[in-house]
Amino acid sequence: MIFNEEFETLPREALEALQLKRLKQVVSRVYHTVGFYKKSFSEAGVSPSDIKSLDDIRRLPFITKQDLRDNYPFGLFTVPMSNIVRLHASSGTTGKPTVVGYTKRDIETWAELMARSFVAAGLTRNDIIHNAYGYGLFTGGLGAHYGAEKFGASVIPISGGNTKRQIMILQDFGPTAICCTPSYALYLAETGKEMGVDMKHLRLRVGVFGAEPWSEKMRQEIEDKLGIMALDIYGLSEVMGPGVAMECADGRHGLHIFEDHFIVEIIDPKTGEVLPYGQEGELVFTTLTKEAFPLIRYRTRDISRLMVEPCKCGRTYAKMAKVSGRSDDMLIIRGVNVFPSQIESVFFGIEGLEPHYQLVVDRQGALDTLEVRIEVSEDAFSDEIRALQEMERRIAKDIKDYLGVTANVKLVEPNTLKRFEGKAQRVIDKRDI
Ligand code: DLL
Repeated sequence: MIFNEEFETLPREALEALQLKRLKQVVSRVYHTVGFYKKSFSEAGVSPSDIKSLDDIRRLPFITKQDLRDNYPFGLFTVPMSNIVRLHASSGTTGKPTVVGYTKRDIETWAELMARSFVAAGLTRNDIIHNAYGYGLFTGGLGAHYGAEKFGASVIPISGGNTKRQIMILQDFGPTAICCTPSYALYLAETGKEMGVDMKHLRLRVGVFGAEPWSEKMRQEIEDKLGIMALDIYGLSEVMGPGVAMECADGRHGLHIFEDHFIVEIIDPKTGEVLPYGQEGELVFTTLTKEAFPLIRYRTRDISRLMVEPCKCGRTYAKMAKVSGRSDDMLIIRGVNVFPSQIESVFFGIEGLEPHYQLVVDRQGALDTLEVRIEVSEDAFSDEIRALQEMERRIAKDIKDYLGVTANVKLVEPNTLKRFEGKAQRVIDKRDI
């Protein structure tokens, strides 16, 4: 099903013509209203009149998270505060958050893109959506909320936390869809099980999960434990919030990027060079329709790959592969680049292991060390020590074979690692570098 047939299935040529028209408008808008852009375009020797084709976007400079920080909190807005109806901010583990603003029309655009995303997941106005993304400065809660209302579904604004109560609501209100981070979906499944609830036989049939990287194995695990179809949604506050790209229920292979509202590029994170379709690199987004806070060539740090193969669903957009990690989350262990999601995919789904883990990186002398702590199930925990040691050795060997890094694998007791209601933080880096 398609929410906005006209735009979601535009022939590529018409789509690109629309993108060019919108690109010219937004470039002119930021140049004339935001000092930062006037300066950075001038330094790059480019002005709005130089944008004659879509390829000319490459002449424009990138904007980075640091530029956003330097203009904290509202320095990059193109409209006066009286035209802003909403502010959000991205979490960020250090320092000040990144603040984003929306005009009334921006909120409408965002709701439309979230509605498109839910409809791509096969939802209709007959669905009840349990929205366990956090409400607040985080864009997940309100973003999903407005999208659900836009196409007429019933939304339960449960937000994150109070997990036992969530299980009760899941049983009593009978939602047919759920959205939250994938790690919280697993935590819900686990809590339900502990409470003796048969989570597979709730009315839930679809999950729309995002806000953090998750592997295919994690998808399987969620699908098995909750008895649902689990789909991936991508977005970031700076670019809009959730609903920048969405996997459709027909394809389940890559996320459609709503290209009538965004131009996407993949670049080599080291050189900034634009890479061809199919190659892995850093996602760069330009917003085409945002009013309050447009971004031109924003470097996301998210690593993915673009695909153009036609999809069964009929959407003509390019797709992005599941995000494999962030370039700044990438661990470099003894010179080997690894993403937490790659380590996860080695052990997820192994019988006797729970989907809760932690990676501890440290340094002994000049050498990096990686400890992988994984919880075992109650059943496996009662096994002989020898069997557990054997399992640890096997996982360490798989990590070595698959990723080329030496890991010290430690199976830990059930329920000892931290659980997350929002985005999971699984890496503890103790190296002082
Ligand atoms: O996480 C927006 C969002 C909310 C997306 C709900 C999906 C669902 P931020 O807090 O600004 O915004 O964080 C954005 O989260 O740059 C990625 O690194 C990561 N991320 C978001 N979605 C995915 C995904 C929201 N599907 C950052 N897969 C992004 C992998 C994701 N990483």
